[in-house]
Amino acid sequence: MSDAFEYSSEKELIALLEEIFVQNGCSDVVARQLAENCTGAERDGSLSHGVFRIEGYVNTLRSGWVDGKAVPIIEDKAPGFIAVDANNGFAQPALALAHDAFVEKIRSNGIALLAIGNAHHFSSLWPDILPFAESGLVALSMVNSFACSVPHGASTPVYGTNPIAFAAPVEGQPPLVFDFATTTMANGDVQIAAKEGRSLPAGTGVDRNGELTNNPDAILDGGALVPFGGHKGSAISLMVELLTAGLSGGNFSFEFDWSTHPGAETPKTGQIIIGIDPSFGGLGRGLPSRASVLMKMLEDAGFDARPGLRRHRLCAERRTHGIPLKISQLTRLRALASGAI
Ligand code: NDP
Ligand code: PYC
Repeated sequence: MSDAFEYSSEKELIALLEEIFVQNGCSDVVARQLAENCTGAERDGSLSHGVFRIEGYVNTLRSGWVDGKAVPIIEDKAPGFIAVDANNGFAQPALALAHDAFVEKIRSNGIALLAIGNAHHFSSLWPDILPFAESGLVALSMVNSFACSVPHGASTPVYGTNPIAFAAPVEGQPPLVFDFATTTMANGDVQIAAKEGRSLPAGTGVDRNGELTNNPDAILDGGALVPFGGHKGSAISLMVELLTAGLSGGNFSFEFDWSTHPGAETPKTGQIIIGIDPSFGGLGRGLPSRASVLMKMLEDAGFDARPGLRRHRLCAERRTHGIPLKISQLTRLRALASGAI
């Protein structure tokens, strides 16, 4: 019975999650933004940052580590640079508040940077940048997290799982979007594997003694992930640390101490988004039309997994047929929303 599925509409799931966030101390506006974000991740199959994360959000809010009512402060730094202090709140409301001013800068300069510091990012990055590509802009985003990845050849975790996401418009097609951790796997997927008793691919991480392991419990219990691609992914992860913390004023992944807030799970770090208006370039052959030429070439070459399409198709299907959730999961969400637990 507990493994059976029930289908929720996007609207129902957003309403349920919104109530959970409100019950746990978020303002109405923050609750709505987080609920939409988390529902989008679940709907589009980004399960490491879908409803599985609700327990983590709730535990963190209850621990007092994050401020669910924070009001971000925006600072216009330069013609192409906006900084936002999220005020110990979540990164998504900070982005929402700065969105219009940021787009204005991208469109007037051709390029602009948004840096969000003093912020908690606990979700996928693609929902942050997809809207830019949908309105014809190119966007690149990065966020650092918490020290759970050992740099290539090192023995102590320093980097976070540090994802990078990229979105670009493609003429006549959904945007090209990719978004992934710079570790072999997102920490969220390691947690899901541990819950389900599954082992991981060889080389995913190390145990507390620095020995390679495919055991998720060993990675989570004093061990760490490793960067993807050896020294190459390790350097990219380093770049994410430096650009996010260095430009936003936020913490490096190793810098914050959440031990005073038992239950806290949201990293308190920084995020950047670089936005580009491609209509400034291209010598008459704009990026969206060039992107469609490249996508056609990839298709002809037999590449059938161009990033962004799987998620786009799943989104369309689930908007029609609903989002499947385990009944045990829904029961738990409903209890959290009612304030019973
Ligand atoms: P995955 O390894 O699952 O990779 C996902 C990306 O790769 C998507 O863009 C996906 O496109 C594309 N993709 C997947 N499979 C293929 C394939 N076979 N061929 C080509 N492209 C493919 O991502 P991760 O597990 O590393 O990360 C999952 C999520 O976790 C991300 O959304 C990330 O932002 C988030 N995260 C958040 C962190 C935070 O601190 N907030 C930290 C770490 C991760 P498509 O969508 O079309 O399937
Ligand atoms: O899944 O690696 C992860 C992660 C870290 C912070 C939020 N998500």
